[in-house]
Parts: sequence; structure tokens; C-alpha cells
Amino acid sequence: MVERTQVAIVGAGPAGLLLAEVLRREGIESIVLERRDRAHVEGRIRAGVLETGTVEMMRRAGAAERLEREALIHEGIEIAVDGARRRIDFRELTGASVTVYGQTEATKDLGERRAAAGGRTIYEALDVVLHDIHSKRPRVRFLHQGERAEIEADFVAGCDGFHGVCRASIPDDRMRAYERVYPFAWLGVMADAPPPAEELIYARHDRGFALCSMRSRSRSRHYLQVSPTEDLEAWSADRIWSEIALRIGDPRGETLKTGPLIEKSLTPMRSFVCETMRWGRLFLAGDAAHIVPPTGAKGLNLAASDVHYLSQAILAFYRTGSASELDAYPERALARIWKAQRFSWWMTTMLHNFGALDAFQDKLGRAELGYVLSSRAAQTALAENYVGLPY
Ligand code: RFL
Ligand code: PHB
Repeated sequence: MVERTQVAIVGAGPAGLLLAEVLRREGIESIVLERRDRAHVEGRIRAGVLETGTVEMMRRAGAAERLEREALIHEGIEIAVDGARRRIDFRELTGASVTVYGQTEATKDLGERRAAAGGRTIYEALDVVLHDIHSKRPRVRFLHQGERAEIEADFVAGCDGFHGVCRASIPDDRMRAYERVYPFAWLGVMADAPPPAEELIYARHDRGFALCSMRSRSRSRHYLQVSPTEDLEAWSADRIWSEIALRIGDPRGETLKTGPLIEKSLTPMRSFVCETMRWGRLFLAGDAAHIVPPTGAKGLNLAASDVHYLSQAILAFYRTGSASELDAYPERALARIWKAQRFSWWMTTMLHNFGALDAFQDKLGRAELGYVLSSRAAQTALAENYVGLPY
């Protein structure tokens, strides 16, 4: 069976669902193909900090109602150096704030919105393959419930994450990958426990980086710098809690509230950019085209800004018949992506412990952090990037 639509979107993560819903509300039809089932996609624990632009994209997708009711607004962060904590006041330095709301919740809201509006999302679409990407009628073939199926579209949006098929469909000699892999990983836990402070705490310590984040006033999300080959089994709940307490400067556990751990995971740290983000009528958006280390909280936010540029370009094409905005998409998106890459790399190298692996980098990171904490100009630069550069 061949179905026809305007935009075939591969991937029902935040990038794919945001794009589908923003376009649908402007009268452009799409079909979203997702390899996993809906519960899996909506259950993946990931990002938690949204820039104003990302919240605005959720509004444009018609999916911001619950977020506006339940999300926490943060006007700053705390930075702990060897246990001594200092606050960086975003509101005072930039006039802006960030929104704390789980990616799981944002994805659920988008999925519900799409289902309620009758938008098509095909979950468990297997073996997706792109065809005729250079023609005016690109096609996507896949397997669904044991049957072969095909979608013919005007455009294909590759929103299928870092391990997807879309980027892999661009010939090697037509793209260039830029990459840096860091010599550490994050052990992440979700806990049924109130967060230790009102705002996020980013900690640099000789024992390694730690981050205390949250999803609500009763649920905390914590991360610890560990080795990329760390054995998660070696980390009991007690060991995790006492390590967090040490790194944030609360060795007697006076402010850190413990509680049952409901998830434990290991995240490798990498910076990656694929240039180009376009191949014929295929356009990449989100993690399909780039990865940032999570220290700057930029991954989900970059997916949203890509969708902003791409949706504007697709709308301009249908309104005017001109492809000039589509032609400009990679350059526009990449200009913002590289700035977020720079910020994420900077936060990562400044806050992590490189120890003996790279003693020079370790010293530079400490010097950088000392400078930031002593300079209002440097704090303003941090705040301006953290709350999100303009689109
Ligand atoms: P996703 O979310 O990976 O979604 C891609 C979807 O495509 C599907 N897929 C396929 N579908 C069909 N056919 C195929 N062949 C397919 N291959 C893959 C996948 O099943 C999936 O559903 O990418 P998207 O939409 O670009 O969204 C990107 C964000 O998920 C990601 O950047 C963030 O989670 C990164 N991130 C953070 N970002 C922030 O902005 N703020 C944060 O605080 C933040 N914290 C984090 C993070 C990521 C983390 N991990 C686990 C990587 C914290 C962590 C720990
Ligand atoms: C999170 O809440 O998951 C989170 C927050 C800030 C980051 C990374 C992750 O920099």
C-alpha cells in the first residue's frame, strides 16, 4: 500500500512530534514513523531544562497547557566548587529564566495532542529505508505489523536521533562529521525524594562532577561523573547518596534528602555535528544531526530550534512555492548549533575532573571556573547561553 502525505517524518521523539504538530496547526499534513512503541518513547528519561524558545515551540504545537500549569520556573543555578556554593542569577544578569519540565512529560503532551487531533503516527514501523531522495517524490518504505508499506511525500524529515537511519542515508563523501568524545560518563538516577535546593546545583569537586536536578518538588534527578566503563552494579543507593553529598559540599547529608531510586543509567559524553543537514529532499533535525554533552542542558533545546527553522522553511515553500528558505536551513540551524556546541563543551570542560588523564585540561578548567565566579561579565556570558540564545 502506498500512502501519500506532504512530509514524512522519521522518529517520534521531541523533534519529530514537535515538527508534526507545528506543521499540522499550519495546515501541512505529515505521517510520523517510529521504530519503538509509544510507551517506550514516552517513558525514556532524559532532559529536564527547557529554554523559553522551546516552551514557545510547545505552545506553537498546541501542547503547552500542562507545562504552563506544572513546570517549575528557575531564575538561576548554583555552582559548587569543592563544596562551596555560589548562585548565578539569570534573572538579574539577563532578565530571563528557564523552565524545568521533564522530556518524558513534554513527549507525552505532544503524543496526546497529536492523537487527539487525529494526526498519524505509526509506532513500531520497522526497517525504515529512504528512496528517491533526490526526486520530487521521495519515498519511505518500512515494515508494519508484518506488512510492507510505503509513504510518498514531498519531503522527508530525519528526526530519528543519533542512531537513526536518515543521517546514514547521506553518502559519506557528501557529509562531514565533527566529533569529540570525553573520557568520562554520567551515572544518572531518578529518586522519589525532594531536591536538596530550590534550583539546580552544578558541582566541581576533586572526586568528580555532580549535578542535582529535579522534575518536581518531590522528585529529584541526580548525576555523577564516573568512568565510561563504570559498572552500575558497583553503585548501591547508599554509595550514590554519599557521593552526591560529598561532591555538593554536604558531607553530613544535612540538605540532601534521600529516597527510593526509580531509575539508574549511564550516559556517555560526546560532542558531534553532521554537516550537512540536508541531502536532496531529506532534512535532518535534532539528535539525528548533532549531539551535545548534557552539561549545558542543550540537546532537547537544539532539537526545538532546528524544528523552528525547518518548519518555517517548509511553510514558506508551501505558501510561496520558493525553496530558498529550505536551501538556507542547514546554514541557519548550524550557526545556532555550533554556539550551543561551544557552550556545552565549555561547561563540560570547566566542571568535570580530568585528573591525571589530562592534567593540563584539568588546571585550565579550574582556572576558567575561578574566573567565572569572580567576573560578572563571565557570569553574564554563562547565563545568556544557559537561558538560550535567540532564534
Ligand atoms: P530522540 O529523542 O532520540 O528521538 C528519536 C526517535 O527516533 C526513533 N528512531 C527511529 N524511528 C524509526 N526508524 C528508525 N530507524 C529509527 N531510529 C530511531 C527513536 O526510537 C526515537 O523515538 O531525538 P530528538 O527527537 O532529536 O530529541 C533529542 C533529545 O531527546 C535529546 O537531545 C535530549 O534528551 C538531550 N538531553 C538534554 N537536552 C536538554 O535540552 N536538556 C537537558 O537537560 C538534557 N539532559 C539529555 C539530558 C540526554 C540525556 N541522555 C540520556 C542522552 C540528559 C541525559 C541523561
Ligand atoms: C536533567 O534534569 O536531566 C538535566 C538538567 C540539566 C542538565 C542536564 C540534565 O545540564
